[in-house]
Amino acid sequence: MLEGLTRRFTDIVAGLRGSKITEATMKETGREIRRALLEADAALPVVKDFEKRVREKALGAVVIEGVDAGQMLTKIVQDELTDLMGPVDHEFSWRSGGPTVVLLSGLQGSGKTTTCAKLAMYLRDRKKRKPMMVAADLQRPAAIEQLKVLGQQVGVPVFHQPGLTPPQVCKAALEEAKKLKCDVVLLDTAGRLHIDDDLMGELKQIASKTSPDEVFFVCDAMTGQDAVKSAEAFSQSISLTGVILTKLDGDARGGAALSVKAITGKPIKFIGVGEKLDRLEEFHPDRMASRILGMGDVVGLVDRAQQVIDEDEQVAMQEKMLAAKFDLEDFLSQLRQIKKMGSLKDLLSHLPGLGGRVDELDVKGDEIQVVESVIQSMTKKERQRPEIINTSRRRRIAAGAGRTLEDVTGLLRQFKQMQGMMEQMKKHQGLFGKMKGMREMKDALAGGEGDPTAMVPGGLPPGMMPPGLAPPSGPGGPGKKRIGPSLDERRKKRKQERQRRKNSRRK
Ligand SMILES: Nc1nc2c(ncn2[C@@H]2O[C@H](COP(=O)(O)OP(=O)(O)O)[C@@H](O)[C@H]2O)c(=O)[nH]1
Ligand SMILES: [Mg+2]
Repeated sequence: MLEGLTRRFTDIVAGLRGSKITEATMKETGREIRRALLEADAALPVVKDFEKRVREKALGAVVIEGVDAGQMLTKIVQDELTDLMGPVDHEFSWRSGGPTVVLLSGLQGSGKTTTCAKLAMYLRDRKKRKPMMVAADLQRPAAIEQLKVLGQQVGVPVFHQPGLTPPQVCKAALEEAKKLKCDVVLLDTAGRLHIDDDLMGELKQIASKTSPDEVFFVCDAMTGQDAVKSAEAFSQSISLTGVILTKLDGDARGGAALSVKAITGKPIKFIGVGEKLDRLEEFHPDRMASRILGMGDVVGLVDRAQQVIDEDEQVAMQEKMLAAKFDLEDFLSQLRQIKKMGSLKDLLSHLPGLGGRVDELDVKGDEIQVVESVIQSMTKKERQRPEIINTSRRRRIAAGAGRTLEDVTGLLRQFKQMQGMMEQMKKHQGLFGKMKGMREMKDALAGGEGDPTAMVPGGLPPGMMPPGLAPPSGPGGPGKKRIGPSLDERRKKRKQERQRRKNSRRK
């Protein structure tokens, strides 16, 4: 994602390391920034304005002792990029007293139908809504079938009705949604060009019949400036409330992400980062800016982990690790959780310094598969007690998995090292016993509302606690204080939360 841009910016910053910001360096740097953005296929007015702002800000900045031009420029560019692509805006305007209507529009093949299903899943799982999808694309014979299949995959109802026009289908869908008690209706429309008057007329009719609360323009980020131009053209005939950029995972350049907000005035609401239905992310301009500058997006990574990883299981695993009772079966289930988060390359690209250079790394994407097949080929007893695996067992396991003996031996060696580490952890339980959940970790990383000491195992010593944050010294004295609820309390809370969700779903 945006590797080209990241590489360019990291080079520009590296070139400035150790130097001072002067008229001359900024003239040269400005030119390089302009070239980088043009290569990314950003719109010309955006590029010119961006260069000017960065240059003025850099020349006007107060020079801080010990901060070199590269560091200063990074900060300025990051702020400007965030500004350019922002604001953060992924809230829906919910309709009270009736289903909220979301209209998806765009060119053919831009990703509307896929995004429709992704949004349905997002709204159900993360916003606790009850969505319904509507097949309003009657241009392609296979379109209804495609949405029906996606509906089944996600487990969300799909409305379609033969013999009606798309505006009539959408209108009828609202009635059906009320009957089914669905509170969000997602209209998946046919792809169209803004110059096609008939189809644009149809889209307006859909809008006038359903008065959508959100009208999203879904566009393919890989088409760069063309995506921006079509968004602009659409917004002239129908009132858009936001843009969804799809296929950002395959977009090395980033021109659409950089210019679409500035040119259309419409916020980027969500981004599509893969074909799978869980690859939709809320758009965070600051995180994107950080990725573009090669500083990674660790917050985004934790965010994704939060969505796909079962926190109860993690707590159980953590306890097993602390007790050094973690076996190969647990190892396998951990690997599977990581796999759910995405490919190894994708995960690595979120880390600082790796963004633009992941392709240069020798990352074998199939390592997890090797380990998975080897463990699967073991008996239950072997997984629980790997120490019984002798040479003949190794041979059998390798043959069963279709792998080499070295694959099996290597895995066992790594696991043994891990066990050694767990024994160490067991000894230092006091330190790890206070590890906190993913939400706190994310908040701390984001510098948000979370407990800023959450990343420090055991918290900061009393003397170092900022005033107001120091926990009350309860019974047991400061030595026994714990920050945040205990594992038991957290587990109880989560159970209550699940029950509450279940109840509200039934309602
Ligand atoms: N890599 C990637 N592919 C996507 C993404 N969104 C959609 N696609 C693919 O783009 C193609 C067209 O998608 P579709 O939803 O049928 O487009 P529509 O014609 O606008 O409804 C399909 O092959 C999708 O799998 C995305 O975020 N990333
Ligand atoms: Mg479609």
